[in-house]
Amino acid sequence: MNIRLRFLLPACIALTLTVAAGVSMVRGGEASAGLSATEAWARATPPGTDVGAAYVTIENQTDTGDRLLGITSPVAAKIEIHETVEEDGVARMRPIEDACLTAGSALAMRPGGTHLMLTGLKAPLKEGDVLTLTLTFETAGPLTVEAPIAGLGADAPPDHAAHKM
Ligand SMILES: [Cu+2]
Repeated sequence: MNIRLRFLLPACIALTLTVAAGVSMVRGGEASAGLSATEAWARATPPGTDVGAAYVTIENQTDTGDRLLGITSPVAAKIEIHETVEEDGVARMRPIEDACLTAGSALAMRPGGTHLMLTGLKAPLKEGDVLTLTLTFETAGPLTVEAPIAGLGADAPPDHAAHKM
């Protein structure tokens, strides 16, 4: 699928980006240059569903554009990037097929906005556990992040203290 995307899609289009005013909220000791994925977290899922959501903040502090080609996790059959758009007052999700990150840009995912949609979960996501996500970028290559799992319907990541170092 990644290969197909790469060849079908023309030039990088930045329309889908949420340029984050919230980048100052990014914590942690990431290098100031390069491409980083931080603040990853996921929501617990109730029994009886195999669909979940996760969030991550991606910053491209290089001087070239990059593109998120795909996301994988050992516990999900498929992961898509979704954006939330309002149509006639109703919030709907739709897949972002070309996740471009222009030089210097950031994409801050959050509930009600851009998110990662996990389908085909092999087991429910349990609060307190950690979800492993691998984000593959066209230029930067694969980046694996650990996403602590917050409670059902949580609006924010679990306490930072919950991170396993
Ligand atoms: Cu979604």
